[in-house]
Amino acid sequence: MKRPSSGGGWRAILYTLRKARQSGGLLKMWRAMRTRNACKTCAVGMGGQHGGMVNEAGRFPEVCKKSLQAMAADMQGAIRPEFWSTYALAALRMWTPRQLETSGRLVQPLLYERGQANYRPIDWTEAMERLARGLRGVPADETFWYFSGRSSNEAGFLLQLVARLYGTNNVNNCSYYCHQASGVGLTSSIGSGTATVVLDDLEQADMVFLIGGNPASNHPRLMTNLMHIRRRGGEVVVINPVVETGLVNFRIPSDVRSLLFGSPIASLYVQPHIGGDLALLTGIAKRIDELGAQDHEFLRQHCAGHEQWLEYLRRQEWAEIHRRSGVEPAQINELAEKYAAARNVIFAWTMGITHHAHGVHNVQAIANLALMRGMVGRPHAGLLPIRGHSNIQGIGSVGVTPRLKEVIFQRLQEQFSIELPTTPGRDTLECIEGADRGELKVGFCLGGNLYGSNPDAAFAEQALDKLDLLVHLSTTLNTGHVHGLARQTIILPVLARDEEPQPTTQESMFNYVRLSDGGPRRLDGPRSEVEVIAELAQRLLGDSGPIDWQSMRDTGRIRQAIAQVVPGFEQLATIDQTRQEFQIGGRTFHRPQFGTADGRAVLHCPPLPDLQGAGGQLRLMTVRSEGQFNTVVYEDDDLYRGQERRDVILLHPRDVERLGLRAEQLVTVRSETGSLPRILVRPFESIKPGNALMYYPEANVLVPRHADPLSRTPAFKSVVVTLEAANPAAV
Ligand SMILES: Nc1nc2c(c(=O)[nH]1)N[C@H]1C(S)=C(S)[C@@H](COP(=O)(O)OP(=O)(O)OC[C@H]3O[C@@H](n4cnc5c(=O)[nH]c(N)nc54)[C@H](O)[C@@H]3O)O[C@H]1N2
Ligand SMILES: Nc1nc2c(c(=O)[nH]1)N[C@H]1C(S)=C(S)[C@@H](COP(=O)(O)OP(=O)(O)OC[C@H]3O[C@@H](n4cnc5c(=O)[nH]c(N)nc54)[C@H](O)[C@@H]3O)O[C@H]1N2
Ligand SMILES: [Mo]
Repeated sequence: MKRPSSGGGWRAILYTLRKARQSGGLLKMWRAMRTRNACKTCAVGMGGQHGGMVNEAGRFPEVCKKSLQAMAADMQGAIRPEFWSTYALAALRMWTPRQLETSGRLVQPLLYERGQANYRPIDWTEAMERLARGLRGVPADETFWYFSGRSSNEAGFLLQLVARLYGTNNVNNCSYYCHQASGVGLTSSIGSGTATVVLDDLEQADMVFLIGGNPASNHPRLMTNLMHIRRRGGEVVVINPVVETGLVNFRIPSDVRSLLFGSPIASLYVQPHIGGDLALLTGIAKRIDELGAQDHEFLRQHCAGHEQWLEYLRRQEWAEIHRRSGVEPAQINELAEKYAAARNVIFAWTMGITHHAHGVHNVQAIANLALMRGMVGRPHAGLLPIRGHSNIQGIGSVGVTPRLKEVIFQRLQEQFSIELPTTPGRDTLECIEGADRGELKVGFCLGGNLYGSNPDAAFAEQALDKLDLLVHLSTTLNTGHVHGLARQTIILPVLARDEEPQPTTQESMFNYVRLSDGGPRRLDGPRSEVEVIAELAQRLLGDSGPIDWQSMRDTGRIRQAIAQVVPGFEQLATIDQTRQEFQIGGRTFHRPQFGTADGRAVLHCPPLPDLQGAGGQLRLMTVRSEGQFNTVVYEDDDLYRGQERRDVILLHPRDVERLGLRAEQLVTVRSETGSLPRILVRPFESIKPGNALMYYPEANVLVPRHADPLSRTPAFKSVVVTLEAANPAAV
């Protein structure tokens, strides 16, 4: 498949028209996209009260292929009742994520019981009774509660409260497989775990470091900001082992000049080895110190540990930095000189930074580099973790974490006159491991695909299989509904955000709270998440306790509760009247007064990790293609990397030759955890030699359960693999 020379452009527009046609016409799609609801895909934060396709700065139209994909998925027809008797589980297990997703919307509660061949539809009453009975039958700490990041603040807050009053802190969200390292790393450096900037800062910056992310595919609307920086004469420095087409040149569909001629994005593209960022970032800092370009005054006044840190930089040897990063000192010098010359710099990063056993250290190294030149604590400069799911940040803010923030814990107890459990809660990986050891019996999933997102897929399946009861609240079918089935598995169909009967709220990666109006239901059958959770609470915990669960069916009432207990969310109390979306207090640092105890930022001295893999081994990253959203695959081809199928491994041509392989050869890919047979070798000039690329979620069979000890995030981007030529007869 031929690779296009730029991202975005007419292809994106034609795609839009095609999707619209499939969903019942352009007008219908346009109307759906323009309702006042926060966009469903990534956390850049579009939509809300300004109307769909409008960004936080009020700019319109801001549309991307991904939001259309998500919308089209929700606009599908219902899965028909006979589907469940027609297709046995054995058959559905053979289906691809794409086939499952396009089966239609889930509209009936479904039950699978061990020994049966099929799911069968049941009514809501039976489903809720089974669920309440299953939960009542086990000690609370033998259950876990997993949340994805697409549900609302209201649903997230309510369900974590139910879980805790029921008696467990085994409450976690998909962040543990995503940006947890950013939260932990940032909190350790600046005392707050989210972005320090607002969207406007990005508009004003004159340099952006874009590290370990592919926003051309995964956060397309950020590309407009990057284009503007270049047009203003600013710098966009990309650090990525892969040269991603859309980060070199992108055609922004809503900008005529860009659409016709393309917009250069990266002004400097640096390719470290996978996992080489920490050494590279430390090298840039070392060079800044050598150039004397640090802000001495800022370091002295606002940073704890700066003397030790400078000593640590001076101790590092250039040869080691070069070896561990894979980047030549001359290029590190170029990076440092650009950084030294810039005035307002934003550091943005994604999964290439967090999906490592040293993810927190990576984030600390980014914060160090920014602090060194006083780039945190003033306007137009700062730190920006580019978040994943559209409300993943909100889910975390409102208390969906094993351990509640002390102030939330105290206020919840006081406001509601309740006593919350103090037992330690498990993170996501611990829940899977606990299930395998038989310590957990019941799982409850608010959206997402817990099976599909896990490392060591075979292990995850085996662990979930051991549960007595597993419940999913879902909109569409995914691999997690057909693999890893508990003795009793129940699927409850829920409404999407823009079909909710009442308003809900979401939080963007810029700490901006969006109000979504909801809208008319598209199909009979699914229920609102909040309604399902409140009913569960009534059945499980009764109405005689301190919380009137009936009243909690009203999302406005839940907003009142969040406003009372979550710091920075006070304005949620009046949002129903004012309809005023807002910036969460205490998170944007435009002054060098940080969230730490003494208001000073902290410089850490993380050890430089050795690179994984040597000799015949390769370092493998597992990533998203252009046509997927996490475990949901919309299209098999990955346009910008020129791949028309997903069962491939991308290697530098030099590695293909070095390993005695050839293009299109079938190999078995092996790691310490598993193997994948019949994978096609594809030479790929754009990847740094020594490294390899495969697609998630299929490659999860290969990903070990090694997690960053500080954030518990698995090293999804750093898997050591070897390739074995398949039997020539099979080729
Ligand atoms: N369309 C679409 N949008 C999405 C998603 C989606 O699946 N599809 N998912 C959403 C979610 S939940 C998330 S978390 C984000 C994910 O957004 P991204 O993080 O952009 O996605 P990935 O494909 O996991 O990783 C991407 C990049 O990391 C680079 N990389 C890999 N290893 C390293 C490394 O060691 N160092 C460096 N510097 N780079 C490395 C890869 O080359 C690749 O370009 O996107 C969100 N938005
Ligand atoms: N190897 C490898 N593994 C990874 C990653 C990687 O890069 N490599 N990335 C990791 C990352 S960053 C993440 S975030 C996780 C993703 O982990 P998850 O968030 O658990 O997975 P998703 O695939 O996003 O979940 C999709 C499902 O959510 C449901 N859904 C969609 N909309 C709604 C809604 O409005 N309400 C409800 N209740 N359900 C809804 C649909 O049924 C859909 O099938 O995977 C992680 N796993
Ligand atoms: Mo994510």
